[in-house]
Amino acid sequence: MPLLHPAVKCEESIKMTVECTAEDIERFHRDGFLVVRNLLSSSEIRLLGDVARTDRELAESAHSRLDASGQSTTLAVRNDLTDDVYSTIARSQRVVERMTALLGGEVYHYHHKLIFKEPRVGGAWEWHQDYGYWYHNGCLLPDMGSCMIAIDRATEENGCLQVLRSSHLMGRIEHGKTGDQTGADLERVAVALDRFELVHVTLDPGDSVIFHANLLHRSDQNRSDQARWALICCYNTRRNDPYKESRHPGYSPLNVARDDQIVEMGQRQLAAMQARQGVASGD
Ligand SMILES: O=C(O)CCC(=O)C(=O)O
Repeated sequence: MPLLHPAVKCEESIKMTVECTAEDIERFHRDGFLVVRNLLSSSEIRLLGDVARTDRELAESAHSRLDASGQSTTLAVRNDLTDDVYSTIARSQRVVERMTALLGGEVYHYHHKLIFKEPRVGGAWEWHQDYGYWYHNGCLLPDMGSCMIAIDRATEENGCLQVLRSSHLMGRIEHGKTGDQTGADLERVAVALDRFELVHVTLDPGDSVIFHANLLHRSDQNRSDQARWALICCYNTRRNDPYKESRHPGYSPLNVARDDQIVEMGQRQLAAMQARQGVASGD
């Protein structure tokens, strides 16, 4: 039975086939996260990496925040869905379906972002819950979540995501400033570290981790020679439409993309960028 809300609009009446099993849903509710291997195929993820690394606009729109020790974490955030491969993935059937099943109802695109953790210089992310911030955006419920897709291999050495299994069950905890970042109350984090299992979420390119907005997570600085780029697509549920305006949007129905549109869009975007950049450099 399709778990998508009937109001989810699909291009060319896509047939929704729920790929989340009851066990996946149970695990997500128990652990606060779910690892989905090969969410993107090797050709899709290679294309995403090629597009992102060719995309000068993306690089120019990236901004940095300092971690507690003064190293910078760099990211580019997008509130809007446009005609590009990042947006196509964010509204793809395979991601939207899973988010809908895991969050238990219709979801909409809240924003997406690319994280650029560069070799040797990529900074840490301090312990936080995403709902630690999103709470302030007029979202009454923590019925929100993110799907992080590894563009590069994510290892302990290059600062993969770390999570505290089941810590979302604590509910939202206080957050305050740590460096340029807003981090979770360290007194509670210290106890949580004792009581919940610390998991290093190592991923191969194309693998993903879907996590609940109240899951405590962080990542280390990148001390390796390998970059760790990732795309993170964030969703809110329709039932949790924010009661006020904020930096991220309120509900609008998702126009779900067929999975094969990822490659189609990626190839088109890459070719257009290469043509523009060839012209600009006089090649
Ligand atoms: O990419 C990372 O290491 C962490 C990103 C993160 O925690 C976030 O975007 O909320």
